[in-house]
Amino acid sequence: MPSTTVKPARRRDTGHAPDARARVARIEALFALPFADLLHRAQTVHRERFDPNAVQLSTLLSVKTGGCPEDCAYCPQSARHRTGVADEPVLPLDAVLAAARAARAAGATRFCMGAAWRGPKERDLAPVLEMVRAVKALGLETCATLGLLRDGQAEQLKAAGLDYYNHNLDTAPDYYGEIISTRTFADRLETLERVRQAGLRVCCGGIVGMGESRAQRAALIAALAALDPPPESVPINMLVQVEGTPLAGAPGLDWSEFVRTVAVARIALPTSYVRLSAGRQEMPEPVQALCFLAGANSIFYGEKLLTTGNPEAAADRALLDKLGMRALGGAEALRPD
Ligand code: SAM
Ligand code: DTB
Ligand code: SF4
Repeated sequence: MPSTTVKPARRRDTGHAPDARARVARIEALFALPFADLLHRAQTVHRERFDPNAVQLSTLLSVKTGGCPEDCAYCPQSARHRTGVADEPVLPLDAVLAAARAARAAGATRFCMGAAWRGPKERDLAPVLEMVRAVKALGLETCATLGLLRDGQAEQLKAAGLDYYNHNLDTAPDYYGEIISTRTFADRLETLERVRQAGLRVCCGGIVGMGESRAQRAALIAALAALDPPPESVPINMLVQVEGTPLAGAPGLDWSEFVRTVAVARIALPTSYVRLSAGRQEMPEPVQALCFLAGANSIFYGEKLLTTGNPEAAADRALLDKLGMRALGGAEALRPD
């Protein structure tokens, strides 16, 4: 197995350095704009680099569900929370391929395989590499989200044909400890650096609605924007509250604050695809439409996220039709310009 030494991340944004504080303050000022002014700015930035009527479609599949040793407070798949999600074995290749073919037939251009691991052990990686090879051979873009990566694993994934690796910062550096205790923010930055050094595209975002403050939402976006280069894809998830997780029953985020978060992400990350991610099933269509207006240009597409629901594909196609929006084809979806 190849062994590489991970150089320190080019920017370790802990949120405390003076330049990091200034970046957060600039982003907080965006949040404070009147709603119409913020949306106008976001839409202007969006139109400079993207077709405002095009949206990229990614379909998720949980290839290893439940039984995760980590303690992420939002997650239904943690073995520490009693959510009713069972610890299942890794899916067989034919089941993954059937799901990928169905996603392609429905119009998705990217297929993202998720596993409820802290990170893959060496024996875990071989079946995932097979999946990546087989999904890539269908002509889909490939993405995986497997947790923390060790030396050489990102390179193995790249060699198998992986295009994107999803690994989220999840929340602000100074709120992180309230949400997860079993791994650090710095661990995440290290995995992101391994992913970059292996030549993979980075999908990295976070979750809002976890009880964080607006300043902490700004700090999350500042940390994402400080990644150098910025992630190609930035999922903005609204917390899906799952019974049995510590965050079930947390006060929800107002729709206007969610739309603001998307708009601020668009302005701070002008070259990235911003994905309107988890939480759409609970989100009225007009709010989703405002998110597109705010610069979201990607969605998770298909009736399931990993373990929770997502709008039916037909309902999403109808929504895009209603808005005069079109789904991007594979080659178009790969580059912002
Ligand atoms: N275990 C790997 C990891 O944590 O990196 C990969 C799978 S994990 C489920 C991928 C991401 O899903 C998390 O980083 C988090 O951002 C998101 N997620 C998990 N549960 C969620 C929830 N209830 N609501 C919104 N997003 C969630
Ligand atoms: C991301 O940012 N959101 C997706 C994907 N990356 C892996 C996952 C959302 C999970 C929502 C809860 C669930 O379905 O288990
Ligand atoms: Fe495990 Fe990932 Fe869920 Fe955390 S988010 S509990 S690491 S599956």
